[in-house]
Amino acid sequence: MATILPSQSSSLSKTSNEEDHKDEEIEKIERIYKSYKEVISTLSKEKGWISPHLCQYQGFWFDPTYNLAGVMFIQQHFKPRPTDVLLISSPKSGTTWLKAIAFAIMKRTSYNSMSVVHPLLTTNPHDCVPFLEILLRTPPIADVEDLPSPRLFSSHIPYTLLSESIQNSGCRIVYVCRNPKDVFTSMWHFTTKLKTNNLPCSSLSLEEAFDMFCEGISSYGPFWDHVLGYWKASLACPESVLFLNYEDMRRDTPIHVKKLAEFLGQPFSLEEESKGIVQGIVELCSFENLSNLEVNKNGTLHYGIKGDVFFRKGQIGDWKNHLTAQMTERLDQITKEKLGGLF
Ligand code: PAP
Repeated sequence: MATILPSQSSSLSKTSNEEDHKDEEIEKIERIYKSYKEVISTLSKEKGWISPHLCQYQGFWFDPTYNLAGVMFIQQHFKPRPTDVLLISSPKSGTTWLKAIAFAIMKRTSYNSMSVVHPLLTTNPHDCVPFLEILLRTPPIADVEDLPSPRLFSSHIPYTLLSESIQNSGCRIVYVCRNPKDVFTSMWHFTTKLKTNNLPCSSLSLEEAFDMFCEGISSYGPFWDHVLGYWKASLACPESVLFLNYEDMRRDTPIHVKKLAEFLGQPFSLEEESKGIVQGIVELCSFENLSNLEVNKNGTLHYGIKGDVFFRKGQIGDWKNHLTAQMTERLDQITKEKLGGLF
């Protein structure tokens, strides 16, 4: 089936047949979302971090208000193209940074990273790279089929939930993972910050949230299963799945910018390197630069939340300021059991 509504701009010249077809499409899509609502109402629930509940769907926990319908739609109706690039992560693992870097790499022939008019200077990375679950969470859904190739999207969808058509499409997937102690710390702060955005966050204590995270009950959790899915996929299909690590990227950003550009099929030429384009992208996308831009300090994303919630400290090891020795031991033990020496 055609997944996406025809664009509004082309609707000016619609014949009545086309109008009828459009109405049918709208009805079809509304029926699909109604069926998702019905499925969601039957799922097992736990207390949520942001919305009142998290729901368990195909082995992972999702926020039914903000992302589960989008996940289902991606799974069943998203039409991948071999030229698509999907930036994927478990939440709070470095998505914002990866979006900025990938966007800067892929758009560098149009926008020089050292230019004073680069889009990343005036647009939050989350508005430069669309988040599929948000785009597709409710009808009328955005017109992703009309976007020109190569399309660049982000998602938090677990690997095992990707349809075979996506897994075999030849599209490129870039996954970024991060130490779970920093992921938990970042997620906890994000949840508390959203309260100031007037979102109906649950009143979880740090200890309660920690227990839930360890039990795998967090948005897109269990964290470890999420990481493992993409880690295995990157070993099986290294040409389709690039597995990056936030800590390594932080320690040597230029090498990772180059590695990413190569994976995306857009390696830097010697001329670009000698002109400082790689270093320009590193500096443009750095935490220090992005977090101090007016748009990221005081701007609001197109879907209504304040852009500053995605920038906090951007450090490795801030968990030391928040987790007790006992918590650290517990999380390390789980990570060792589930991921061995990956961290
Ligand atoms: P998301 O999954 O909701 O999109 P994501 O961007 O993955 O969030 O995670 C936010 C973390 O990335 C924050 O970490 P912290 O809470 O430990 O500070 C945020 O500060 C960090 N971050 C955002 N932008 C950058 C950047 N340019 N460089 C490094 N870290 C960044």
